[in-house]
Amino acid sequence: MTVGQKQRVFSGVQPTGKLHIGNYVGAIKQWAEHQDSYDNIFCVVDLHAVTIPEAVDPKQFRAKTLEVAALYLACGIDPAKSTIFLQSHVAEHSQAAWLLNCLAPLGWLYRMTQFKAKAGSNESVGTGLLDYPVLMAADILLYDTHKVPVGEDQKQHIEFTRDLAQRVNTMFPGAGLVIPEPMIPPAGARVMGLDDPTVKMSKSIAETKKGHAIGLLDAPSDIKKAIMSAQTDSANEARFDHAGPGVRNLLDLYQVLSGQSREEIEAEFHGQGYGKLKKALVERAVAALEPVQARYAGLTESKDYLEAILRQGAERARSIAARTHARLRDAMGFVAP
Ligand code: AQP
Repeated sequence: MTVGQKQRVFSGVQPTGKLHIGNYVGAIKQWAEHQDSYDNIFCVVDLHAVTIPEAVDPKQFRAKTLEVAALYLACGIDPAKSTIFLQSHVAEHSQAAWLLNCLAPLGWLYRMTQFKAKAGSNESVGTGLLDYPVLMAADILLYDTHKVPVGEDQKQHIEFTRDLAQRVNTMFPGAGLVIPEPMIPPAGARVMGLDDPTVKMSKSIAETKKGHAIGLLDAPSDIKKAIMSAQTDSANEARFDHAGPGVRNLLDLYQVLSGQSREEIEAEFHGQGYGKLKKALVERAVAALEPVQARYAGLTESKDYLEAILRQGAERARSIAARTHARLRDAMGFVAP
């Protein structure tokens, strides 16, 4: 199932807005860094992006989907080493999700914190929002995935996937679903909003709130503005274990972008006033995103190249997903087509 002896990695991002530095350090950066060690499959999860239909503008959705795919490449995902495709181009995702829907207890879905947070008190919330974790389980399980590199917010969904796979394997032993494990980075797994460090940095919030996020394609002047006006406090405490949430967020981001140890960072910034930390973080963020933005600019001029990568990626993905889907169908007793 895997290339040589390599374990398989699967992950994805929803094209629900502009990708931010949380998506980068929590997910895509580690995908790129571990590329040589695994058989990698990276998907733009466009079917997940319509679970809040009020937020879907068809023209923008199409553009954002291609933007996310181009950003995968710009962030260093190499199509020679990794399969890149759009979720909706491989029909098995929806088909397997239906089978898993029939096997997933509803109570498990109501317990998902992301559903509770996104549904809020909205009574006309779509079924897809509740069902999101089942589609995500289908995404992962179709590729006999061993590891799922994600930010911390997705941990509960991976646990759901593991529980569901175990349940299916018990009910229909022939399914032989691989039980995946989350791969959460040691630093940067939960980047908080710059404007409000009590909420996770999020694409959808960034759509309406300036200064909430650092976008991967933001101009250096906007990055500077967002970081320099990030919420801090008056304690002048730049130590990881003592800082308030806003300063801790800046320290964490600085750590992941600089690669320095906590001790080195504290020695440089503690007791110096937060301005010094903020300015240094601006430099690190601009330097980290500059090559991404340069590669992205090159890709916007070669639309055919991107489309060819996505076509080839979908072909390879389909060939793997079709086998697992057939195994699941067979285990459940469906007549082969
Ligand atoms: N703030 C974050 N810090 C670290 N990692 C994060 N991720 C998201 N936000 C942060 C990780 O990025 C990957 C892609 O996320 P997603 O598109 O599947 O959706 P999400 O987790 O719901 O991300 P957003 O940005 O908050 O999007 P919206 O606003 O659309 O819900 C995942 O691996 C995620 O963990």
